[in-house]
Amino acid sequence: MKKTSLTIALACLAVLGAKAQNPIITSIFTADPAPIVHKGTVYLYTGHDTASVTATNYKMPDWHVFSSKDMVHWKDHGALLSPHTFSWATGDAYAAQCIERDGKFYWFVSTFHKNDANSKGGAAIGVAVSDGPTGPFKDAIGKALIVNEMTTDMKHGWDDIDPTVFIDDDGQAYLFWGNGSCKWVKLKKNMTELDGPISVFKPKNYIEGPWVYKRKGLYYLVYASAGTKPEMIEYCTATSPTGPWTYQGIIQKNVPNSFTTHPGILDFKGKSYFFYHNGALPTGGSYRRSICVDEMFYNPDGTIKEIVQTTTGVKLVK
Ligand code: FUB
Repeated sequence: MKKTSLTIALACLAVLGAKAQNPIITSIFTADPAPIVHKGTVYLYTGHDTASVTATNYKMPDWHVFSSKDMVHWKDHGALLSPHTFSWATGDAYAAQCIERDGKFYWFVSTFHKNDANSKGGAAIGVAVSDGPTGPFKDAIGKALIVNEMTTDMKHGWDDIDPTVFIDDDGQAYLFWGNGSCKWVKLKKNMTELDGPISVFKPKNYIEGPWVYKRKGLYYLVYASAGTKPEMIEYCTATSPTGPWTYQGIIQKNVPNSFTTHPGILDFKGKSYFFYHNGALPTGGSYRRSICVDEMFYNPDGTIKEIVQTTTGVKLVK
């Protein structure tokens, strides 16, 4: 065989024989997946666990972006955002979600606030903006969008974490977030200002990590739940993003070797995918987590079938 033919054959083998696996990212520890599709590519926004094997709390210095065209090969774009990007922030890079609107990418993040004129500290939500999915990102506002003092139903200082943003067909954007209770507020079209009062509610077994989306006219609120302590993933549905929400049950039972898990849902090339994290990598654990993805299936009435967690991952998408 000629050298060029051999090179082509090897390249084809590499693609055809590529084996999916869970966790999907093995080069670093990642958590809190937030996937989007943009121009035929999946972009996966993640947290980054760097705690030591013996640590008893998070050490999360930055947020990463990975991309894939086939759901199997993932390219690491590096740490594209950190709490240092926000002059008002201090502390860890908790869960975040990036969404596109009118050609701009808004990365809503949870981190912690310095004690200053705008907040006495505690968890806060900020927004970074970019002209592309992989940056460069800068602070979109110059101050936090949500500070701890804006919600008072929960007395702990880290209840304002885990933002998820959803834009409805009429263009109205909604921000959901919260630990201990679920909070939501409308956003203005510029995505950087609140457009009304904050509402608070408590879906059954709700703990944190909301993910809101719409499918076939039905709204879904998927979240990390108390589970059996470790967390599970449960969900509600509604006919309006403002509720009322009807509890529908458990989507995903406990994950291996991690107290938390966290949902991120994506439709890509005709299939639905459920991203989450576990502690399954060697030396992994609750503070050294890893993102996985498995296929997700709906019943004819729109309810979600329980996720089958695999170590083999999803099929290569062509
Ligand atoms: O990764 C830090 C925190 O753990 C997230 O903000 C929560 O959703 C949980 O996954």
